[in-house]
Amino acid sequence: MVVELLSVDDHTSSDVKMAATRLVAEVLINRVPSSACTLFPKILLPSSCSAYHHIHLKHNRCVLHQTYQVQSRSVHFSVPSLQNKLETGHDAEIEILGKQYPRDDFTTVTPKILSRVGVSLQNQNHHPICLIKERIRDFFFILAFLNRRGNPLFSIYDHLSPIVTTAQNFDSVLVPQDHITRKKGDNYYINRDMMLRAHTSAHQHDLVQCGLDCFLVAGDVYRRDEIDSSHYPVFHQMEGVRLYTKHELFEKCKGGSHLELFEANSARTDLKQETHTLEAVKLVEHDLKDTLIRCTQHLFGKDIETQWVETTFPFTHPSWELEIKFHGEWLETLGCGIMEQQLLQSAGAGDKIGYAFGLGLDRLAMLLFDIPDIRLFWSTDERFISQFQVKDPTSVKFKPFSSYPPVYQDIAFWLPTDYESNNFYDFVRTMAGDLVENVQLIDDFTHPKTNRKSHCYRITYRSMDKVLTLEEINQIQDRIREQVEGELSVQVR
Ligand code: FA5
Ligand code: MG
Repeated sequence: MVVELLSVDDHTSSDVKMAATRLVAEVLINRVPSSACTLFPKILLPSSCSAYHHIHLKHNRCVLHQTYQVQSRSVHFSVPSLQNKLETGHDAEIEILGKQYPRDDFTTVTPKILSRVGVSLQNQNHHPICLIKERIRDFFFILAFLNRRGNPLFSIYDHLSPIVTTAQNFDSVLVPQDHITRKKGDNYYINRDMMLRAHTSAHQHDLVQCGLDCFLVAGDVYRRDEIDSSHYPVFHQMEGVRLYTKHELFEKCKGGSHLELFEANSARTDLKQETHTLEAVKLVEHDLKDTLIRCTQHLFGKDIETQWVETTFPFTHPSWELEIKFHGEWLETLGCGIMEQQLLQSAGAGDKIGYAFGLGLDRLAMLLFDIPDIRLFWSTDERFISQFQVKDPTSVKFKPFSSYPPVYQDIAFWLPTDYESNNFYDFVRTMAGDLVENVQLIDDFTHPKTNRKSHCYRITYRSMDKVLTLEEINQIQDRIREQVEGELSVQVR
């Protein structure tokens, strides 16, 4: 193995020294047993090296002088990527599903999140996310929408890559440039052009452009969000789109041959878009709501209580959310609406009218199977998986394996000016993984004299399969305390 070694001189800034040390540690510890490494003035050196030359970091620039024969395999890193890593603490490129993507100032994906990409719970047999997808798919395939020959009208796409362009995720569905949903703090950007999709609506435009007018898309979606029992940075959605020609929409109406989808010189109101006729919109709205209510009853039974709430999306108007009553509380399960005509126009289907919806699969599965915590979907514990490996999983109710006690830890720090809580949530997830059940902001304080802001968070640790020892949690909490300052530019109090 060829290992390139670094040394630093006394004029090097401490940040660069730190980055260099971390870099060398990573390169070497991955490949050389850590017992063979010692911290050499301030830097790493494998004791098995037969000879070495220094590589100086002069004026904070990296100059490589020599490579080392340690063993036979060859490992190289290029100077530009090394330089980038020294400056930012990261590689210049990110590998996702075997492909390289350049990093830039917009990158927010973390290794923890990337480890979820490609898992595709929606396609894992007997997994509750897959089971709920299948039940909804069956509703659309079998119960609701057979065409005259008995074939399903809808087709389903559940293998589309979650790696999309920002144009697909936002521009293609008319999300304005300054819309809050584009915020760096709310999304997992790979770089300025690519991201992990934040909703399955990212595929609407492409599929309509392919000529499809009745389809479902199921997939994993990624959002930087708070941490609690119903929020996880990866969840699953099922998108549905149905387009109608004038004939399809009006064929069942008496005198329908006189009705039109579009009208000129009309205004946008709360009820409709400017291009649509009110009669066309009302028919599509009726079909949309009727379909989604029947789907909900197919999942939860006829007695389920539901309510429609008006809302807005950039890609539909008018728009609604469907809430269902569960354990006495209203829970939002989907968003939907009449597709913006401009979207259809730009996808080459401007002569049709359509509806679209996006269902939250995790929430529906939690309700259907009585799953109390969204983290459980990622559990590989037999006691979870095996409960769904039955012949007829439709009536499975999850039986919690005993609940282990939580451990609470608080941390408070002063904030830099560009601070966002989502950065801290992500950082905690990276450091402690799925042992974190909840992170709650418990104190938001502004110093009366200095105007400096400080946050205090309570982290709840709980394992789903064992009792956590205080020692184990203290170790994690110590690492969080040690590294949070460097990672987020905060100052621990
Ligand atoms: C959307 O994502 C829209 N793309 C939905 C849509 C599609 C509207 C087509 C109109 C036409 P929203 O962000 O509300 O909307 O998410 C849709 C559903 O996903 C929610 O109703 C909820 O059930 C689920 N969901 C949203 N955020 C989370 C989360 N953090 N954890 C679990 N489920 C979530
Ligand atoms: Mg919503």
